Amino acid sequence: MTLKSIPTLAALVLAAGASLAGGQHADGHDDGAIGRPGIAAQATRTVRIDMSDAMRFTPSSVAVKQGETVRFVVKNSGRLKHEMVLGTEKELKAHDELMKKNPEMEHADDNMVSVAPGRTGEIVWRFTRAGKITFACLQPGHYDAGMKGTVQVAGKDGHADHEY
Ligand SMILES: [Cu+2]
Repeated sequence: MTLKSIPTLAALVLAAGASLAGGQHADGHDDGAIGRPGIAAQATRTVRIDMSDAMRFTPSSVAVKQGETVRFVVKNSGRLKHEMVLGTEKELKAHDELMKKNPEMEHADDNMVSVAPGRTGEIVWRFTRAGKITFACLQPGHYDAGMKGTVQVAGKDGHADHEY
């Protein structure tokens, strides 16, 4: 490799990173930034999360390792419908606005689960990139009331190196 080609390569790497983080699919999720749907049989861990009418997730902070497939068992112990949606903070905010405009909109995707009162749902997710990922309930008003949490994905070298 000549010296001259090095900046070009750096630019390419940056461009690839930017398109992964910012690229949107037709469904509005840039899933490359937060990982991808996992296969239940490959889950290395089960994390139980409770959702309540106090507009809280318990726990609201989860630590995982890059490459790990996690099975989230999400219980709705409230009397209202709640949901857990994984995403970047930016896309969750955009999605939240969409839900406010269309409160009756039914949405379903691999990165989320809607759970009726008293029920339990599941998300199986593979965390492929280190960094901070957000999860939130996008039932109208719940996100604004603070119904959100974070998944800290530790890089292979032992610490998170990106913020989304
Ligand atoms: Cu909720």
